Amino acid sequence: MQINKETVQNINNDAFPSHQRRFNYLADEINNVETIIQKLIAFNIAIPSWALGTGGTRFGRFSGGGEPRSLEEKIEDVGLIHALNRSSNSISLHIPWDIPDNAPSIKALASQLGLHFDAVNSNTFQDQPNQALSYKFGSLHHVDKAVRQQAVEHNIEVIKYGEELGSTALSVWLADGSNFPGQLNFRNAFQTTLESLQQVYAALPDDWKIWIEYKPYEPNFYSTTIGDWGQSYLLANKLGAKASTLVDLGHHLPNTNIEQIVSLLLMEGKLAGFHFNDSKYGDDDLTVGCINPYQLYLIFNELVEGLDARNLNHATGIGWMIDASHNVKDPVEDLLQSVEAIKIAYAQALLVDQDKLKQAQLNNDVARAQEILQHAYRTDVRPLLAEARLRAGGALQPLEVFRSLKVRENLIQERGLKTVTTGL
Ligand code: AOS
Ligand code: ZN
Ligand code: ZN
Ligand code: ZN
Repeated sequence: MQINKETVQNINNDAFPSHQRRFNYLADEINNVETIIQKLIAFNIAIPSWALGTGGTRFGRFSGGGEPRSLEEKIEDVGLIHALNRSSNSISLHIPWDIPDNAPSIKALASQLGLHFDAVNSNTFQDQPNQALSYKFGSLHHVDKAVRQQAVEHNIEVIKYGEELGSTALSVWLADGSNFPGQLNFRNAFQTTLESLQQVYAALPDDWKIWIEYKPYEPNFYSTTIGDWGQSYLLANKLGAKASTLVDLGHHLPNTNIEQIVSLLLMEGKLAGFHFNDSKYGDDDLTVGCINPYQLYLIFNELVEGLDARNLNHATGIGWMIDASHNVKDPVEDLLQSVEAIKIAYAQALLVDQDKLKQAQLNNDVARAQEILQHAYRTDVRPLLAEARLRAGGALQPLEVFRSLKVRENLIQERGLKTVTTGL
């Protein structure tokens, strides 16, 4: 199924008068409204291929209907999201969950839908059928050199796939760690991880980057070899200029000040980008902004300020991606909600009067500084997002259009009610 522009436009026409009222009212209040809209139009967030199907928990998986059964169908689903929100123009593949064997036709399909390929992800946290050696006790940090070598070669193979598709970054998340005190020597584990990553790094093409994701626990529950931003940053520094730290919002212990981490990584030129999601307890991978939208906004405030300070383009300066898992919702609806939440936080951050904020900080005017941030956060910026989407040819109300066009029902017709997507 594809959604064409005319259909979206026709539905927009009905919603337009009320949109225009709300937009004009808000635009009146903002001096640089045009600049903000242009920035919103330029801002895209990559969709992870593994988020297009229903995830599961260790207790079970309740699959939805009409889920993508192949890489082609995953790309088509991202095409649907992009046709509705005009803010999801790329897909991030996870190999070997996705095997892009026929790169030219995969690329052609993507570009026909206005999409390109974001970072490619390697997978050394599971054993694949026919795999020679097991990752039960880790991959890049394994005590057995042969296992490390197998994991290094897998990462290099992922780079090769990515090159054929036009990706320019390898995203590495390791499950390596330990479950019990004494199980491994921390220093050795770190050192072997570094050596393995150095081999992968050496295989990166000139214009490529390697993004190192950290996570404090799960699947290992005593230690994780790349457990926090310090460990990731240490590796990234030792590896070189092409290596940087990827921040997955769910990969922090409760109440961590993520915005401060983000600010410093950005200052050091070591912020690779994000895996956006939200959580109440840990790596919950819930819809972005559903639990703590204020934190998300504070992160975006640091990003806008920090990217501007380094003269980096907001849209392309770092990597923007969602990492989510849906157990009870339609994955496409969830992703539409997540993209919206990210853009809301971004638009609010663009409203912050940075000059006034700096002045308040210099005067130690704490209440004023706090008011400036809260004022922007308390502004309902949704009409700005809708206006940006409208101008870019998307839907004023993406989720409503998804439902009124009965997209899921159509996908179920096409693909069947009992579909099991590849991946999680
Ligand atoms: C795992 O917790 C990480 O968030 C990774 O990014 C992982 O590759 C992805 O979530 C797919 O499982
Ligand atoms: Zn992640
Ligand atoms: Zn996560
Ligand atoms: Zn995660």
